Amino acid sequence: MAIKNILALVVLVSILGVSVAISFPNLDLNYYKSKCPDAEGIVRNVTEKFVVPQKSLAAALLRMHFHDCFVRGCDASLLLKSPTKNAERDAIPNLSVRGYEVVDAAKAALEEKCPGVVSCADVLSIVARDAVLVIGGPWWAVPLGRRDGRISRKSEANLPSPFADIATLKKNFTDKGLSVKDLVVLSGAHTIGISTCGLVNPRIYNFTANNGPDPAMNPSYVGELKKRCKPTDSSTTVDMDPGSVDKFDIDYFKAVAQRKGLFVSDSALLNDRQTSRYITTQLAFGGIFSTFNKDFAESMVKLGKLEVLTGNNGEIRAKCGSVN
Ligand code: HEM
Ligand SMILES: *[C@@H]1O[C@H](CO)[C@@H](O)[C@H](O)[C@H]1NC(C)=O
Ligand SMILES: *[C@@H]1O[C@H](CO)[C@@H](O)[C@H](O)[C@H]1NC(C)=O
Ligand SMILES: *[C@@H]1O[C@H](CO)[C@@H](O)[C@H](O)[C@H]1NC(C)=O
Ligand SMILES: CC(=O)N[C@H]1CO[C@H](CO)[C@@H](O)[C@@H]1O
Repeated sequence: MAIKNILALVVLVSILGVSVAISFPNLDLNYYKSKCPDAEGIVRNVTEKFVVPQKSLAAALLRMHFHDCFVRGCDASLLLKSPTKNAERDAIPNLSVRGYEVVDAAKAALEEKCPGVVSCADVLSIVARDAVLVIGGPWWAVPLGRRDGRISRKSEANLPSPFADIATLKKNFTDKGLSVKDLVVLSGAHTIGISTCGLVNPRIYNFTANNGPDPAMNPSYVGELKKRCKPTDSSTTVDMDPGSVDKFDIDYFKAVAQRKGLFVSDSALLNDRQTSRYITTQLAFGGIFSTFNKDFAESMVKLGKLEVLTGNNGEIRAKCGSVN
């Protein structure tokens, strides 16, 4: 082939390549296959090292991914530190976010093997998946190729409220392109983890005009919560799925069905036909036909694709806490 033809071919291929990249900014399961083949193994090893001895970190890491993706997309904006405490991680819903050290350690291990290649946004997405696996949850293939954002603003850290009703929650999820099914499935993440009493107390001490608890709550559960959460104590923690807080299972749906959902937003899942039917279906026949693990995997992949930066957008951070 003449040099001219080869050049023409190169130009054509690169034009096609660019237009494909522009019109389909898709993530790719094999994104690091040639650039950093061990990427996922490296992240898994680090995640296991942290989560196996400290199971409660799994919940923290899963929640971290959710919070990152819901604000400015899955671009690791949550991980950026601000000297003036004005970044997402400084916002109230993030005060109880834990586990930054796991992501930092995984990123450091990657930088040693393949510097400047794997984004913090991808690291967080893989870490969340692996953390769920460690505590007996499902595994899913994580599409990769996200790039890291350069902006993180406290004022933008608007997350669904634990006091939200079902209409609000549905709107919050569908506004992001997630479905009502994703809402109930992903709420199932509350099968693991803890909450601080500060978010629980208004519901058990101060919900009605005459200082009664939320009537949607099981009275015996209110009693149990009151033993642990004293009215002026906002920092003590309670398990969201009592009895199996470190186990990824369908017990959260059991709790919600028994009106023992911890937050208004958990109980609210009983107030919609589609979400309540999902819960009933998962629990039928003792849960032996439950599709929760498979559904969760699918919804996590969707969550992980929210407003991602690809192509030439964003950057690959050297350190997850700061822009390059
Ligand atoms: C549907 C709307 C949601 C609301 C209103 C909500 C609200 C909350 C709140 C208030 C807490 C306790 C935080 C604290 O004590 O400061 C919490 C914890 C948690 N959330 Fe959600 N959440 C929602 C959806 C999700 C989703 C989609 C996921 C993940 C897929 C998730 C995963 C978690 C986990 C794992 C914890 C426990 C964290 C830990 O133990 O450190 N949540 N959530
Ligand atoms: C992960 O850890 C195992 C066991 O220590 C080791 O054999 C393997 O090489 C590690 N994988 C990577 C990709 O570092
Ligand atoms: C959820 O929806 C309510 C009602 O429209 C809105 O006020 C709130 O900002 C939304 N929150 C998120 C995280 O989108
Ligand atoms: C209930 O709410 C009112 C008004 O917001 C507040 O003054 C009061 O201290 C609260 N009581 C409890 C027990 O939290
Ligand atoms: C884990 C983390 O970075 N938490 C921060 C959340 O925001 C508060 C208030 O700015 C900080 O003090 C915490 O360090």
